[in-house]
Amino acid sequence: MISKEMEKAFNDQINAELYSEYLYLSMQAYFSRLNLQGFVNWFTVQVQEEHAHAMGMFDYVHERGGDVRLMAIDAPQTDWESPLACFEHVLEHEQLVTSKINALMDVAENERDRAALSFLDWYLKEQVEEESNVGGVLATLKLIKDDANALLLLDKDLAARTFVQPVIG
Ligand code: OFO
Repeated sequence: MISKEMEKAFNDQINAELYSEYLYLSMQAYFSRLNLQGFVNWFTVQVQEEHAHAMGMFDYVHERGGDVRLMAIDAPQTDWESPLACFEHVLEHEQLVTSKINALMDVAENERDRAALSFLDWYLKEQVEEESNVGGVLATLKLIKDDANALLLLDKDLAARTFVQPVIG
């Protein structure tokens, strides 16, 4: 059985993961407006990943005999100055999510909930990967600056990303 503290912390994180999904869907719409279909694809995959992250916790709380109570999801930003500014926002957001996962693990530690800690290990590793992937795209965008041809080449690269249903936990 999961403690009430742990249950609340998981419910908050489910909300944060669903917000991530919503934010990336908003970024997908932004790149759709720019007609950069590779970026659209990258965010389509990102949206699916965030949904999987939320559902992983949703299922886990139930598995532990807890309650999931969904909350309102904040409205995301809808416009960015440039693809670079958008990816700076993605990295900042992922760093924030990493700090939230760390805080969630602190709660698990305080509650002496080793099962939750071991479950959350997967999320911690996923954050390392996410920050590294986003950092890679961001570094390329910094090199590209105002070179439209180079931007189209990156767009082509990002079109190759595919979603693989993660095995969480
Ligand atoms: Fe759920 O990892 Fe991004 O936010």
